[in-house]
Amino acid sequence: MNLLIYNEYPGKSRKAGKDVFDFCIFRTNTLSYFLLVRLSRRPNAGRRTDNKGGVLVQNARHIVVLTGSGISAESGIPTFRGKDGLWRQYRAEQLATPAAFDRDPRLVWEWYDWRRGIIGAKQPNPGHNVLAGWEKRRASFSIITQNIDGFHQKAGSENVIELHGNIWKVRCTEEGTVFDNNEIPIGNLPPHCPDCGALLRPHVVWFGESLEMGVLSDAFRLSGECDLMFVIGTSALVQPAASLPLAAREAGSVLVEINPDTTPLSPAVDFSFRGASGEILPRIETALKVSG
Ligand code: BV8
Repeated sequence: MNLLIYNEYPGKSRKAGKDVFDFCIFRTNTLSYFLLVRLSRRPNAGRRTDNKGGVLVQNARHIVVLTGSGISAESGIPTFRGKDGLWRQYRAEQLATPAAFDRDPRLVWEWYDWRRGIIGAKQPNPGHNVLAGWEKRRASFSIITQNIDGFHQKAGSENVIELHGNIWKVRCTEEGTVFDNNEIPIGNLPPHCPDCGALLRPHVVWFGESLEMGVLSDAFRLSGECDLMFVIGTSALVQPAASLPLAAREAGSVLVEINPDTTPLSPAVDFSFRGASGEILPRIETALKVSG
């Protein structure tokens, strides 16, 4: 069962809408909760929620989608904070840092080699595919992803901003030259630059490192110009990515969250689809097709 929760009054009277909505919930939260559950259990409730999603997509002029590791979860790629987020006993924040690489480049490379092995053996899922289809059918449709797995492009998406880099690219730590590298497993760890012999590192953004300026400014520009932003599969904890939806909202965009769990962003969105993106996006797509 997925439950769509939304504020009745998008746009300007967002604040008023929110208070009215909260007031309703506050006044009748138990009753309304059961009502919502009852309603959502009614046979076509799901269809109505998907229709809402379909109408939003239909009426939007500029759509931006911000994705996190949750959109690749149904492809079998571990998320960062999910129960499968740990590698050996390390958390991502411990390994994805310049300090960890300086300390033990082989360990960090073993971790990336392990992730490349998983990602290399998996495929994009219906969530990625629906977004790739929307891009083809719409004048203005862009994806901003925190993921380094390259699955949006593998699904056929072209307008993809990779905020945090790509796991299939490596960079010379001396000259900064970037090379494509799809070896699985990578030969001798840690790998060295074919030109100068210096250490190679994954061409990704580590914690404590700034994002590429052009990439970040493009992401904030698109977020400030869209009228509909989907926020899919992210815990919205890592900055500056987590600020993009707030920039979109400030610019008056409608925010839609797709995530089985609530996130720090949930109170700020207009619609939350509580469920798996690999199921919800195809249903919105069906609603979109039906409403033609
Ligand atoms: C920066 C690439 C300027 C590498 C990544 C204190 C000191 C220093 C820095 C900071 C600090 N406090 C804050 C910072 C900034 C830091 C930050 O935000 N830290 C966080 C942890 C608090 N940010 C940075 O360091 C950034 N740089 O700020 O530079 C600077 C410089 C110096 C000092 C200060 C500032 C760089 C951040 C980028 C790091 N690189 N990845 C790699 O991947 O190996 S971040 C990495 O983690 C991912 O790319 C992603 O961004 C993040 C993980 O988040 P999610 O993708 O959201 O995944 P998560 O598991 O958390 O959540 C999954 C969600 O999906 C859940 O909500 C779940 O419910 C949902 N889900 C599950 N299944 C499904 C689903 N949803 C839908 N469908 C499903 N089926």
